[in-house]
Amino acid sequence: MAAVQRWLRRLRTPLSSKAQKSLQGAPFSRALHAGPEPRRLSIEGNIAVGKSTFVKLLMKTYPEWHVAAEPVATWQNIQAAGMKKDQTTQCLGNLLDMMYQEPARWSYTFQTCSFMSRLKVQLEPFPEKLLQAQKPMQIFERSVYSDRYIFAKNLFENGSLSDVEWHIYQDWNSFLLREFANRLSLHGIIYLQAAPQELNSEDLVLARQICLKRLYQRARKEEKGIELAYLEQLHDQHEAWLVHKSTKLHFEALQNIPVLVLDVNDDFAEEVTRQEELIRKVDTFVKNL
Ligand code: UDP
Ligand code: D5M
Ligand code: MG
Repeated sequence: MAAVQRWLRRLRTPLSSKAQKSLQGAPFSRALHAGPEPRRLSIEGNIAVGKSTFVKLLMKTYPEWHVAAEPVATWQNIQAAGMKKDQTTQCLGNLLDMMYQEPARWSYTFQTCSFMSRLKVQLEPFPEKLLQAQKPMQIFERSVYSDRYIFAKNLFENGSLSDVEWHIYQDWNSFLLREFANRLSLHGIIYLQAAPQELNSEDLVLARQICLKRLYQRARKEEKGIELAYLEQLHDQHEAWLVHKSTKLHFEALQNIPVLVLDVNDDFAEEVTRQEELIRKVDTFVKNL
């Protein structure tokens, strides 16, 4: 907590004259940004549904957009703090693996780590290329909001977070989300859905199996024990938040974010016609933001 407080103080402290000087050479800083305010979108969806693949498609289609990938590598390689640049960094562990191996022991720790890494990504200054875009657009692969309203919530509901951990998590999480509300706000969400809404239960299982199939195909070693039941839980959390709007949200700014739902059951990784269809929908969506 002391580390969090130190970090918060640093973020709030007015810039020193040295820092201000260095900013003069950095026209892309958020503070000096004079163009239209970038629109900020997050790409949400179940594990292995195709978010990273979709993000690559966006980068190819809109090279002027800025994309922030999910910081998975950070979680796979927790680094010892305070190492000097010229020292070889020491890996303390693979937290993603630890969480999947022992969810009751490591889920809370994972939430602190994943939330902080996403918070840092979302608070980063606007990069230079955003200033050159006519309609600057910043894309995040998942967000601080899915961390809470998909994963942490689900881990509490499936018993991997205790009552005490969930209470403490919500307390600091609400504090930070409120404290940085303006800088974390999203203008839209693109939800990659693995199953269209109106399917019978047999088809629904098949559709979830699409994520499982893609997960096996990707073959991230930490995820090899993930079962269909876990993907089903996460699917239901996504539907509750983004489709049925039944998840209780604690921040006004989150209530009315426009959501574009894209059905990605059909393979789009190699299918140009399918990609064009998806991009047409994205085009219309962002025009109206
Ligand atoms: N994939 C696929 N067809 C699709 C989308 C994705 O075969 O239409 C594959 C992709 O190549 C990868 C795996 O599914 O091997 C998981 O995709 P990705 O890493 O994009 O999923 P994410 O976890 O980021 O949502
Ligand atoms: O998601 C990356 C991997 O990280 C996947 O195994 C899910 C996991 N993940 C991401 N955020 C969380 C939180 N907050 N808690 C638990 N697990 C999480 P992918 O969908 O593969 O890009
Ligand atoms: Mg990904």
